[in-house]
Amino acid sequence: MAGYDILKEAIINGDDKEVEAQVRKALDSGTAASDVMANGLIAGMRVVGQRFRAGEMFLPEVLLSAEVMHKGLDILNPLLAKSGHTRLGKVVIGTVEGDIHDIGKRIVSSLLEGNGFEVTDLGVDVKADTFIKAVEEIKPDFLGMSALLTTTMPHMEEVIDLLKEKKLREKMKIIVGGASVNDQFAKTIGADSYAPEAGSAVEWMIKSLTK
Ligand code: B1M
Repeated sequence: MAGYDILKEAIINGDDKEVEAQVRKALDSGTAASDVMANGLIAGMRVVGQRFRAGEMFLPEVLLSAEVMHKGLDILNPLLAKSGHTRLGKVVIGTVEGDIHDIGKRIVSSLLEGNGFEVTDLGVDVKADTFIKAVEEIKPDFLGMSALLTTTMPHMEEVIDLLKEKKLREKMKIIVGGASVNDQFAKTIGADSYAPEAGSAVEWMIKSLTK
């Protein structure tokens, strides 16, 4: 198999040992951590998403793929963080209440760290109050929220409404993302931006800093 095929196959098969071995092999051969993440881990997980949608993979298998993807990310994260030269800005990020999907959000966090942002990742199933508390304490330049379920998307609006109530809304830019979210929804709830994938989220944040 060529290029990242073995790594992608290992993600799809939930083979943690092979994922770790392939990630280390790619790094040892001088490949950038961001490249391994985009073309190995994310690419493999994209196939998992497609197969799940097509009914060719089932939940336990998907969960296993997600776990081994995290093992790969754990190896890459410190390197991605190191490759950022300066701290560009502060970001608070989390997956909203009721939602435990975190693969995409972790990718966004890793890319942000890799690009020099200081990221506080609140994790998954984050209640509105927890977002507010973090904003009050950290005073971030950006707040990022992720949701993958149509049932959890409304919690994004709840957070924004609470920020408005506390007169905190204008103190940061807000970006939302996740498979169920779109541009129209972001506008409706009063977010500043929506990103369909991690790269464009980071790009938008960097551009926003220079405006
Ligand atoms: Co879930 N799940 N899941 N799931 N799951 C989806 C989202 C679903 C679309 C599958 C389907 O039915 N086709 C569907 C949602 C339907 C809907 O509401 N419209 C669904 C469902 C229904 C469920 C359960 C309810 C299933 C059940 O139990 N019956 C349940 C809910 C649990 C809960 O949250 N309360 C559930 C559970 C799970 C697992 C635990 C098994 C697992 C999650 C494991 C984990 O995250 N640790 C899982 C997975 C893996 C998926 C799919 C297959 C893959 C998601 C993923 O990781 N994609 C997903 C199907 C799909 O999306 N095609 C599905 C790869 C990831 C890299 O992409 O997360 O989209 P994504 O992130 C991208 C962009 O969206 C963007 O950048 C990322 C990288 O480019 N992005 C942002 C994400 N967040 C961003 C934030 C930003 C900016 C960009 O700014 C802040």
